Amino acid sequence: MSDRYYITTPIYYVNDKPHIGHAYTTLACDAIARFMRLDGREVFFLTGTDEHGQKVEKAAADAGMKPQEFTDRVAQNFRDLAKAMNFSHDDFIRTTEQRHVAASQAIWRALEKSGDIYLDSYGGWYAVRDEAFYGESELTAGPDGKKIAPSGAPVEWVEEPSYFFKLSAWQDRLLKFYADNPKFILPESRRNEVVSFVRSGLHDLSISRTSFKWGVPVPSDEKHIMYVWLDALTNYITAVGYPDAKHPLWKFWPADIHVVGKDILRFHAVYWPAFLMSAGIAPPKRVFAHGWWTNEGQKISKSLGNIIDPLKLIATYGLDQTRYFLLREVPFGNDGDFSHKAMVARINAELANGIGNLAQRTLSFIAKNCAGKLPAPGALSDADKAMLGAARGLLSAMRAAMAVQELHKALGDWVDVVVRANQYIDAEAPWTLRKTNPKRMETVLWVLAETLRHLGVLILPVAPQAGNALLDQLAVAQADRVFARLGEGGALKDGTALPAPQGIFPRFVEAESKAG
Ligand code: ME8
Repeated sequence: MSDRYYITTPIYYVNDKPHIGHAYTTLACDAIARFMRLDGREVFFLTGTDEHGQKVEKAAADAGMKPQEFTDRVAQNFRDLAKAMNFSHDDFIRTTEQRHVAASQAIWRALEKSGDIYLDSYGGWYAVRDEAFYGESELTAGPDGKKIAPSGAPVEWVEEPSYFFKLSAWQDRLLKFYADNPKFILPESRRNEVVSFVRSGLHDLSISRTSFKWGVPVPSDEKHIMYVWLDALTNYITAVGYPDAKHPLWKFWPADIHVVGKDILRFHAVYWPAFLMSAGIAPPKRVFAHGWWTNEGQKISKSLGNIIDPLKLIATYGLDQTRYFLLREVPFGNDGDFSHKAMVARINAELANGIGNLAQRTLSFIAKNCAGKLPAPGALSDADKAMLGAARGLLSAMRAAMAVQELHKALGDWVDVVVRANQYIDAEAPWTLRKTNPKRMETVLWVLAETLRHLGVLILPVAPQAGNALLDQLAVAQADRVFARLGEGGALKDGTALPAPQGIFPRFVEAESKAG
């Protein structure tokens, strides 16, 4: 296992304010990045904004602004969101930066050198909303009888001189690449879709336009602007120093994973590895496509007016609660529905009644009955050993799940230990032992505290504030809040004074009942 880990989000179009979908992808990456850091890896986590192309040019014109001014403003919304969501990215790339223009022109030259670029003219359908070309056979009639793309985006007929990339020549090499790297595309069902798409035959790809200006000029022919997807995908290598092979960050390439929504899988799993192989650069190790969020059963769209603002979610439910819900509710890779009811159910059952209650019962009992100091364990019973075994076994289960991006499964394993610990405290009943067998009570409390230490450290990737608040209450030193300290080696020391306990996850109470 390499000790480096490079993870990326898509770079988001700066045509509009960020919504829950954008927050979701970056959140998943943030949880994975934090997990890998806590597991001792050297992580590089990249996010950013996609600022060129017709879609952004049009949004700027609609706002009555110059593209650069407009993108400066909207890119700031994405940075603000990242701060509010407590994302831990190492770099935030904007495709209008000089380093990126240089890298995009460098990859163009590399493709040209390999003989994969030729000049011709393009006549076909283009959807500005998707920044994508579509074949006639992919189109259907929209509600007003006009042609629409499979995504629902309107299309327009485009006819102009264009440079092409010889994608058709890469079909067999791509199929071989997928066969040799069976986990390159996850989840499995998505991989099958991509493989059958490539098997059905690839057309050469138009990679330049002459009908608008907002983009990276083709280096050898400045009348042409590079296709925004070739420019955008290149961000993943720009950030690690391309084309400078001596750049200190180049050691991170190839990326371990690009996390994307299912809408843009084809660009990442077909075009991108073909561009890279043609340019003589290793393809990334994995592309993971997650599913689509709906709002109370409805597609999220501006025209329906049901966009979910992540900042509002944080204000209503709390930051770590929102982070936890989004990653726990839906198997990563599947589509999911956001509903207030589901959010409240998760917060109350698993956070408030689950870990919150467990921590509160254990810590306030220690505060009252052990003079606020960690008690010493005596001989361990089978039940104690089983409890500790479950807590200490959690890291390897979560690691296995995270290695294939089963974030929901990692959280499910974590919740299982919470449930088990609540059963353990009920069965061992320290409140009874206090009178009948105080030494045994101390052992039970120590086992619970040690279990809480594991639960606190292992929830840090998803709920960093709450996890740290729990570890503060167990007096775990900052340096010990890493996976290497889990297990027996980093066990809590008896006699350590603990601060006064404080609730970590309050119950969510509906506004009406609060008032009543
Ligand atoms: O496609 N549910 O940018 P974009 C889940 N610039 N995820 C969602 C979502 C939803 N309802 N809506 C959006 C682009 N997303 C290009 C990418 S990468 C080199 C260039 C997320 O602003 C999801 O990750 O349209 C999706 O892939 C991404 O936002 C699209 O963002």
